[in-house]
Amino acid sequence: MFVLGKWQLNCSRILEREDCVAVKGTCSCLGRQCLVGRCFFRRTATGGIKVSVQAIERRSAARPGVPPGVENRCQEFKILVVDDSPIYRKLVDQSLSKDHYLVLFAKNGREALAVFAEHRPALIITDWTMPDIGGPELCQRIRREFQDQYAYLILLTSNSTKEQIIEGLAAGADDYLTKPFHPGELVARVGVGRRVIELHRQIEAKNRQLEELALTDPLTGLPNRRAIDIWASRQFSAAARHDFPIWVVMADLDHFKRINDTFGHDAGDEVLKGFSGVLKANTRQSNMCGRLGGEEFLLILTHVDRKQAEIPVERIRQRFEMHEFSFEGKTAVVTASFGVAGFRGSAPSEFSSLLSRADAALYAAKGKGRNRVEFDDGVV
Ligand code: GH3
Ligand code: MG
Ligand code: MG
Repeated sequence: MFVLGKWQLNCSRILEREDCVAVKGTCSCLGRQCLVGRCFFRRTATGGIKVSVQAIERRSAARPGVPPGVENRCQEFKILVVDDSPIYRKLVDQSLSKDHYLVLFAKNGREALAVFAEHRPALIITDWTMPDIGGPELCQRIRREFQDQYAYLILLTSNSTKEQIIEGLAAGADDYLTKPFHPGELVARVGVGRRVIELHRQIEAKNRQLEELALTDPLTGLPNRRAIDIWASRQFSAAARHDFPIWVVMADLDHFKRINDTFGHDAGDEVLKGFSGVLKANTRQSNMCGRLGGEEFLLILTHVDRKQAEIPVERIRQRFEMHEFSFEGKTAVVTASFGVAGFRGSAPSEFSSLLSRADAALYAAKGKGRNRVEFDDGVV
């Protein structure tokens, strides 16, 4: 923490010179966080402090009458103002100052791309004519280079012919406003952009939720068959490319039908959840476990040799065997059998072929009396 007049600077980087302090971090004024990013504090001749800005976020200090939470929500909406004219940057900043936006600035197209890459603002208000990259090209590049995020782009320019408006919108701008602009109109158009962006965000969140649901087994919360296939196909290509071993372990609960028949389907579900818990607790972050369906589960291990692969599988078998379930006042012990198949080599192997080898090993484990781990013969 560095104190400079009424400013408190919490900085990841600080450079102090006689007349100037340059910081990268967050700065608070009178206890309120106001600046985030890179900024310069210069001592003036009269002993005051002048804050000058390279590319910063400005946080409007909390205002009376603004309910808590609203400020926070607003702060999530970043606006990048791009203009080579300091006067226009100031005019736009002043127009937006009543609303609690996070405002960033760039004085040319190149700087705008760098600020966009770092801060990912939701909305950009950009000038047309700038010394390096012009407004339309900036719109095109944002659309092309940042396809993972939809930003709302407003061109703010003195170019006002119909042809130019068409050109600007064709370049990827969402809206067009001519200079000199009416502050109220700018604020209103930013409001439209905000509504569009918020709709985008809601759709993206819903899509993520749906995608997650589509990849998760609802009973156990484990990845389902589809998720396993996606993960496995990536790991199999990587294993061939980087020459690391990969092991597919198939697990199947022993005489599971009896649990259902004796204690009912809900008890069976409890057992499935119990096995998932043991499986999850014994799967490293870099590996993968999931439910194939019914009472069949899968574990995929990478970067280990046969001996090291056997250890966690044997541990899972033992832990599950030790797990006591209690149904209708009676104790039930359930076991599981495991079949393991491995692969190592530069010729990519198919996940499905390893899965059938693991299945064959599992069948052998069942044949040899269950509650055991069997390895496929064609081991690494
Ligand atoms: P084995 O040792 O040979 O594997 O015998 P098993 O009884 O475990 O195998 P089997 O394939 O005969 O029976 C599996 C049972 O699992 C039949 C099916 O009703 C039950 N099952 C499948 N999915 C679920 C589920 O989601 N919940 C519950 N409770 N039971 C399920
Ligand atoms: Mg079974
Ligand atoms: Mg089965």
